[in-house]
This record gives sequence, C-alpha cells and structure tokens, in this order.
Amino acid sequence: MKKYLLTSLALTGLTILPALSLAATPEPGTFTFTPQIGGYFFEGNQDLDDNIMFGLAPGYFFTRELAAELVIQYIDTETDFSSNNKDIDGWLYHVDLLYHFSPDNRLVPFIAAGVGGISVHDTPEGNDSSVQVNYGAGLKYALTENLDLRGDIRHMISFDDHVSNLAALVGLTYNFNQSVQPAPEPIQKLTPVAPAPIVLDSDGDGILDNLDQCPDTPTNLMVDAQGCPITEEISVDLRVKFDHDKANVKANYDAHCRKVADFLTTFPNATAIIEGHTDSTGSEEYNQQLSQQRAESVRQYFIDNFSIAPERLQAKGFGETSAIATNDTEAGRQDNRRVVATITTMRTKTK
Ligand SMILES: [Ca+2]
Ligand SMILES: [Ca+2]
Repeated sequence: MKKYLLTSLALTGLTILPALSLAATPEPGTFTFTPQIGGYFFEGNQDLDDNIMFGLAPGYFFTRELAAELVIQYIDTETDFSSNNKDIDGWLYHVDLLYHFSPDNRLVPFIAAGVGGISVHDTPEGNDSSVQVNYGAGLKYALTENLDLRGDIRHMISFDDHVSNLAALVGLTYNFNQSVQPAPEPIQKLTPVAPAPIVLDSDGDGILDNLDQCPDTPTNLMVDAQGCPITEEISVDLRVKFDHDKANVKANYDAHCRKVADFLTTFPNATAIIEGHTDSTGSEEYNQQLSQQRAESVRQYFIDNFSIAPERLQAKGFGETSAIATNDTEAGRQDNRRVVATITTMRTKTK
C-alpha cells in the first residue's frame, strides 16, 4: 500500500534536521542494533499487495565510515486479487555493507548494498525463494550519544524471479559501547625540581661533608663542630733537687725521671728546656756554671737511661738568679738547688 511508502518517507524526512554537535556514527569496533519498520512494495506482476515490513539489523562498525549489518525482515502481505485475498508471509535476510559520509556530523548520509534472499510463503504459486541483492541510501541522525534515528530506501532485486521491489524503512539504531570520554585533564607541566643533593659524611665523624673542614678524620678521634680533631694541652713537670755543690742526679729521682721519660716517649714531638738553678752560696759565676752542669746532668740522665733523643732536650743554667725560696735557711737553699722543666705538648682527644 502506498500509504506505507508515504509514511516511511515521511519518517525518513524527520532525519533532515540541523546537524549539531553529536556524531551519528560511533567509534570503530562498536556493535549496533537497529529495529526497523516500513513498507515493502512489490512489482505489479507479482500479484502481492504492498504492505508493512518489520526488520531487525544487528551491525558492526569497522571504521567510522564502514559498517556491516545482518538484516532479517518480515513482510505481512496478501494477494492483490479483488477477491479471495490470502495472507502471505515474506521473509528477507541479507548482509549489507554501509558506507557513511561525514561521520563526525550529527546528520550522516550513507549508501548501502548487500546480498541475501527473499522467501515468500503461501503464494498462489506456492512457496517462492530467490536470491536477492539490494542497494540504496539513507540518513542517520543522532538523537543522543548512543541512539540514532535512521531512514533507509532500498532497491531489492530478486534474480530468480527477475523482479525488483522497493523497501522504505525507518529505524532506531542503538550504538553499543559508545561512550563519550571526558576530556582528559590537561597535564600540568611541573617545573622540574632538582633533587636535593645527597650530602655525605665521608669520614664518618658525624659532621657532613659540606660542614666538615677536616676531611679524612680518623674515626677514633673526637671532633668539633667543624669536623676537626679536638686537641688539648698536656704537660708534665720535672723537679730534681741536688745536694750542696753537687750536680749528679740522685737515685731517689729515678722513678720521677722515668715518669717524665714515659711522657717524652708517648709524645715524641714534645721537647724540653731543662733549667738548672743554685742557691746563693758561692760566687755568681760559679753558681752559673754549677746550674749549667746540673741542667746538663739531668739532660744526659734522660739520654743515657731512657734513650731520649738528645736534640729534644736543651740544658740551660740560670745560676742563682731565680730563687724560689729564701737562701737564708737550709730548707730554702735546698729548694733553690734544683733542675726544673715543664714539658708541654698538644694531644688529640680520642673517643
Ligand atoms: Ca665528616
Ligand atoms: Ca672531619
């Protein structure tokens, strides 16, 4: 019936709407499903009424332009004899290729072609099947992101019967798996930050290299805030007294002298000025000589008995000029008859 054609074309005309931002074709790899309704129009010599047609068409998009559909359609028709009309069922099944133009537009025209068959049952001649090819064109209009309104017009050619029919359909195509991806967040370019330099404590003294003014400090030494060894002054006193007018070191000073010698041995950089003194008995000249002899005697004592290097010891006589006690008593004079030395060195403090 011509009214179906008109209805179909009218519905097809709905697709001629302004193209907006939505796209009517999905991304490649998308499956589609299209229910259709329309009209099927037979050639006059087939003695069949034009009638309504229903169809289902699952499809698949290979690219944004190229898609394939498997179409199954049903025609509910009847003979067009003036009397004794008879209901006739027709089935069409075909595989079509569709090519879409301007796929990014909301309104997309396409062309289609396919091959399949038509099977008409219960005709006056019995059942009739035929290979059928079709070609045509259509329009798609994106209603939503996933749903398109669609119109098709196809010329259907049945080879076995040498007849050509016309189909006009409208449908709704649902695009599966098509989702609008949100625009990716712009990647904020971060200003590269140089990694903080790793500061080492190369000598392990607890002071980082950037603060350590004394590299390679032995690990057993105490260090200051600058990473340098802490030194301290250390000294030992030599006190030897002499009998009147004598310059020999008496035996009872051996232990004391040994203690001083141990200091000199422990600190080989230590040196000493050994000072000799006398009381005021006798002339100054004599006492000067005697004081020098006492200093030399003590110096030699260390050289002979403790193997102290001679160059580390210097003997110097001061005569009677540096009394530390009164010369008016025997006790005072005894105190003044002396050799003294204060031996000082610097020692590095250990942990
Ligand atoms: Ca250090
Ligand atoms: Ca250091």
